[in-house]
Amino acid sequence: YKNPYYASGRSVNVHLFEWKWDDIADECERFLGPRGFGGIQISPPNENLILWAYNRPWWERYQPMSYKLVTRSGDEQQLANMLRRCNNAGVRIYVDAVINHMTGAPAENVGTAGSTAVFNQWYYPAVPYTQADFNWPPCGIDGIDYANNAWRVRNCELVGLKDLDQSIEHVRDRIVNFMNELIDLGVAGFRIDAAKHMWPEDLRIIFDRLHNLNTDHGFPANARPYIYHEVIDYGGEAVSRDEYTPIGAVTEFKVGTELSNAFRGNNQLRWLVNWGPAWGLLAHGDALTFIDNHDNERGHGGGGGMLTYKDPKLYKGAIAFLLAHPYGEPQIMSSFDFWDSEVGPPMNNQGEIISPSINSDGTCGNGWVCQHRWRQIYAMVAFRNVAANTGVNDWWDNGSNQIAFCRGGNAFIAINNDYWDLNQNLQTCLPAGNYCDVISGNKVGNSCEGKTVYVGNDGRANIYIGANEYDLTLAIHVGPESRL
Ligand code: AAO
Repeated sequence: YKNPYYASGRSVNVHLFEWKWDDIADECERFLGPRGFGGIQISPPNENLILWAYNRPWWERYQPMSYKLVTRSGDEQQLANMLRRCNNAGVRIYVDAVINHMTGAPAENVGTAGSTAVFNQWYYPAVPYTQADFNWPPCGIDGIDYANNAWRVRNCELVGLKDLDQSIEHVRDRIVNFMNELIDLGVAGFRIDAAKHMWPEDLRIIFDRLHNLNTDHGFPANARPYIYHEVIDYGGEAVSRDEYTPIGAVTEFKVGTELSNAFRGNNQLRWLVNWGPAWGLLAHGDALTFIDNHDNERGHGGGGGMLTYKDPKLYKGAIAFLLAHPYGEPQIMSSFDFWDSEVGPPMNNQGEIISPSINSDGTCGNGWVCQHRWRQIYAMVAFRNVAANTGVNDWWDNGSNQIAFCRGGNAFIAINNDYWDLNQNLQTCLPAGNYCDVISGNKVGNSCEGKTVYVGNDGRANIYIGANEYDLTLAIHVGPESRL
């Protein structure tokens, strides 16, 4: 369950938070495919409760009403069509699977596919689930439980969401059917929402019943879905991330905390020389890595202090390091602009999501941030693909916040987060020649919009990143986007 089965030569997963399926299909063909992205995490595709009482917040999608594939993002046909088009474009799809619970005790009672429920009887006829399918008697998780009571974390309700009992055969069966339907439609794997709140032994039984990936969509025979568990683990809790690594990958939240902290200037970048498990991080093959996610970019899930699109210079620097370094399986966030933590995606008066528009410079409009279309981010996706499976070599630092390293003989990056210029003759490990820095501008024809770097026969080059430049980073590589 730890192989994302990216198409060859690709890497990096982007969370297209709250995007519609038709827009995702377009984005696969016009941008993500051509730019070498590996995959997309999509918002939950199954029916959720409509919450007009909160003006349709983003989090209504974490309140399942049924497993019907109808949401604000589109219906089953649109989903199937998107899966076909994205897989054809070489881009894999990972589903955010909300299988821990059903809706809480809400203000309204109609789902996105028109289903209703009888909440005070724990009855969800559209699945169907009855009271016998839930942990009973109901109890609520208290903040203190996280520290010392794994049983309550897993058998009580998370923020009042009705807690399914995955040890019951009927529940397993409904969940397996839901996930298998998606696999058959062409998905490559799943983010397991709230995995901390389910027993790993129950999850294993569910996963072992999943189909192999659909070979009609270009997957090899006998390929198992990629599974990454959402487990927030900073240490010191009753439930540990290590309980889930035997059954898949795990979200490594420490990555965002540590890199945000370092790029904010609270820890010198030179210490990143041994970035990886030496920092208390999961083993490489177990870690889904990211700077921010949809919860902590807006202060949900106890998150805070993470760099987000609202601090663009430092955020782009941290993402450049995340993508340049071989550790982990990276994911980037692609957001809509928000001014409070509850507001949902751009929508019209009917509550329909408004599609992102694409500006002439390739950035997004209509309230969509589209970090994945920022040059400094998509350029690092190409960098990572070119770096491929090389390691880190020729590390250099100035004893402070200026660092540089090579990825084999394929790629070189330098970062300056000091208050003074970086101006050094450094080993780039690249063949002699001229290269465009892919951060300060694109290569256009045979010239660079940004900086040009001259690599000598000894592989060395003068590298300059002024302290007041627009970006912290300089990156060059042997791929066609950089090599002149
Ligand atoms: C909404 C309303 C609620 C209402 C509920 C039911 O906001 O007021 O009661 O509906 O009607 C999302 C939203 C929720 C929303 C929910 C349903 O974030 O606000 O509730 O949809 O619509 C825990 C879980 C983790 C979870 C996270 C939010 O372990 O799985 O809470 N994330 C996922 C999704 C998320 C979604 C759900 C799950 C539910 O990503 O979008 O919720 O499907 C500790 C624990 C963490 C725990 C946090 C938060 O960590 O380690 O496991 O996350 O607490 O309670 C500091 C903090 C510490 C915190 C730590 C790490 O140290 O002191 O508390 O940082 O962050």
